Amino acid sequence: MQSQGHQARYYIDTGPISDKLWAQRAGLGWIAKNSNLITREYGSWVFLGEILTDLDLTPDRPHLQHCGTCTRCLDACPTQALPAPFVVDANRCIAYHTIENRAAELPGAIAVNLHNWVAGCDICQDVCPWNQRFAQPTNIDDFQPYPENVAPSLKELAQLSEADWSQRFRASALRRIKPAMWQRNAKANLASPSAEFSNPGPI
Ligand code: B12
Ligand code: SF4
Ligand code: SF4
Repeated sequence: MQSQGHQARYYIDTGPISDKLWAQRAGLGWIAKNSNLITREYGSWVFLGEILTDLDLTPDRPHLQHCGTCTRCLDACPTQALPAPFVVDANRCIAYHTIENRAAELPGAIAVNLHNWVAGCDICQDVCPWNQRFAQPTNIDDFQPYPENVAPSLKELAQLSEADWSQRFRASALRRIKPAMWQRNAKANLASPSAEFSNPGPI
């Protein structure tokens, strides 16, 4: 992109840019022990993006870290994917396995610990006091989930067809999870002792 002699390029979880690091340096929030960036206004419920530009701008002050002595996220992770503050072991992370792992079966230690998660995992964010006490709901309509995807049925997802997948996840980051992966994730939940069938899979 070029405007009045200046160049710019933008990324939103799309390029080899460390989103959290630059957000912290730009004063938006801090990289927390659960490894996500926490803002004072929205907790960690934010998407990060950046514009790279050769414009001469005055930098903001980097944000300070406010986790203190809290370790709720480390204690709550069901698969011990946060072995130390700020460190995510992706091999143990439900988010990695449900979204990125394309194998036909999930590793056993993940499959038995899914706790209804079929697309990513927010446990280490749900327990965070900054999200529980201070985060505000968004007023941006585009960030609302499609109604048919709120509290979906695991049984339905376990049979998800290509056509249903295409319709339900149109213009959605969830398209990264292919129909066979939805089926695998839902079936693993249905077979898992950690599943809570009264409140089927959050996505
Ligand atoms: C790979 C990746 C994953 C992997 C690995 C996660 C990880 N934490 O490393 C997996 C698939 C597991 C994953 C999961 C999730 N992800 Co992800 N992921 C990414 C991605 C593409 C790259 C991150 C990465 O590993 N970069 C490489 C490493 C080397 O860089 P880094 O982690 O940023 O760390 C650097 C700095 O942050 C800094 N640093 C790291 N720790 C610390 C600590 C301190 C104190 C300091 C000062 C600096 C510092 O040093 C590092 C080296 O430069 C980013 C998008 C992006 N382009 O940045 C999204 C991103 C981090 N993911 C995001 C999200 C939302 C998630 C999930 C919540 C999704 C979900 N609901 O399931 C989970 C959360 C899991 C978790 N607890 O972190 C958001 C986070 C938003 C936020 N508020 O922070 C991002 C920023 C995407 C976006 N633009 O919105 N993700
Ligand atoms: S996203 Fe889930 S599995 Fe991954 S570190 Fe957080 S709580 Fe653990
Ligand atoms: S739960 Fe506690 S330690 Fe974890 S990110 Fe939130 S404030 Fe930090």
